Amino acid sequence: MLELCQTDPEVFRALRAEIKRQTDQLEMIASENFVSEAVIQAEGSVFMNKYAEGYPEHRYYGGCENMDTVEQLAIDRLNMLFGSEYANVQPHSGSQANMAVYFAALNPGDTILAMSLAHGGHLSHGASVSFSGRLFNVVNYGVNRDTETIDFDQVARLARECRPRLIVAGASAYPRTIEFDMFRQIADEVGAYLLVDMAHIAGLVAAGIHPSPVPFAEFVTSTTHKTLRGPRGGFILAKEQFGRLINSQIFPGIQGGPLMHVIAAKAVAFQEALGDEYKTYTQQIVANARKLAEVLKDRGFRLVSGGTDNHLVLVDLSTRGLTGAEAEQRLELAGITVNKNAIPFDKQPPKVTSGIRIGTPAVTTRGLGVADMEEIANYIADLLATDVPDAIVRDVRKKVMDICKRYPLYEKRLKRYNEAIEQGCEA
Ligand code: DSN
Repeated sequence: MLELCQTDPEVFRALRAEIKRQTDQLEMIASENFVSEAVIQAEGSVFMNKYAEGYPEHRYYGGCENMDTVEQLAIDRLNMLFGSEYANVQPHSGSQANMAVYFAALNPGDTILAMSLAHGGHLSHGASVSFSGRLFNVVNYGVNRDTETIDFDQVARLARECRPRLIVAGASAYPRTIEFDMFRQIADEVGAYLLVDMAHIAGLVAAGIHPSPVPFAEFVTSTTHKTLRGPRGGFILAKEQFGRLINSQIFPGIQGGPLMHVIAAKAVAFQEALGDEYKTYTQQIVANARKLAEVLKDRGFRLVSGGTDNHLVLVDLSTRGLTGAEAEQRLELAGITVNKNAIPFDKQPPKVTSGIRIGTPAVTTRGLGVADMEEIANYIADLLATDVPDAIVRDVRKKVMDICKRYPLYEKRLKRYNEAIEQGCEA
């Protein structure tokens, strides 16, 4: 830490402020998590100095023997985790993983059938502002207005009408189990490929808590940093027959040198996810989300689809005289970080929204259990009343701080920053 503060005090200060922010708040953004010190050590390492274009044993640079070791470890562990035949661990992100699959399976102008962003889908599933919406002809399915679960009658009807070359399943704000077998049936009926983007639920799939898409889809993509609790990045799983094609679409198709320090960190995270403790962790994520849903419902909130099967709840605030943006801001003042999120059939624009998305992966990593979730859900409910005096916000902020102290995070790391300050670095 001393080296960083001497070389660049401004970055040091921002970094220290960020670790304080992460440790002193309750992180409830459904797509975020806290990696282990082992993952940080692998990523913050000299692996970042090395070019390793190509794949293990087939590189375009010398000196890649240790790169081959870590990339092969990451691939083998990932295949073990998901029972897959082929894995590519080089995508820099989930969007790039999706891009490589599109380029492998489609030609520009081909039709994709994917979940609408407004109903919980993802930008890279064909939103008009994303490369995916600009390059391909996108048709959207959504959720049923009554159940707010995926409308498979609509998916089947649209598939028959538009004859997509690829159907995309997977979502960023969907609290229910996704039935991949139903998507497979529809894809088979119309002769389409199936891509499942399991970014949000990858950790639950790895632990067997959510059904796996691997037996059903030709292609499965994911990020590594959500429920899977690895470094920021992406990966692709596929049937073996598509392996060479996917490899060539990642490199040299859309990426150059792989980020070997990130791949090393992915290998560590996959090893952690193969352990028994990780399974217990993911079970707790779901138990915590269920408790959160139960208490919020008891306190009169309407939840999209009525509850949750996974790691997140989507709260409809439209009847409470609050927008998602206002709720996000108010919770943040009290030290609870969530994000505003559109709900299906939302009347508010995306920067305002009528909902908030609340997730449990990060707080569960800290060690919080169902009793803590009950306490937090009640604070959230208190804060999301129509008129909330500042004194209540301040009081909840104190209680949030007490919880954070009960469940410390990155203690040794924080100690090193503080020692650096004692040795003369400016806070
Ligand atoms: N932006 C991510 C999320 O928050 O869900 C998805 O990539």
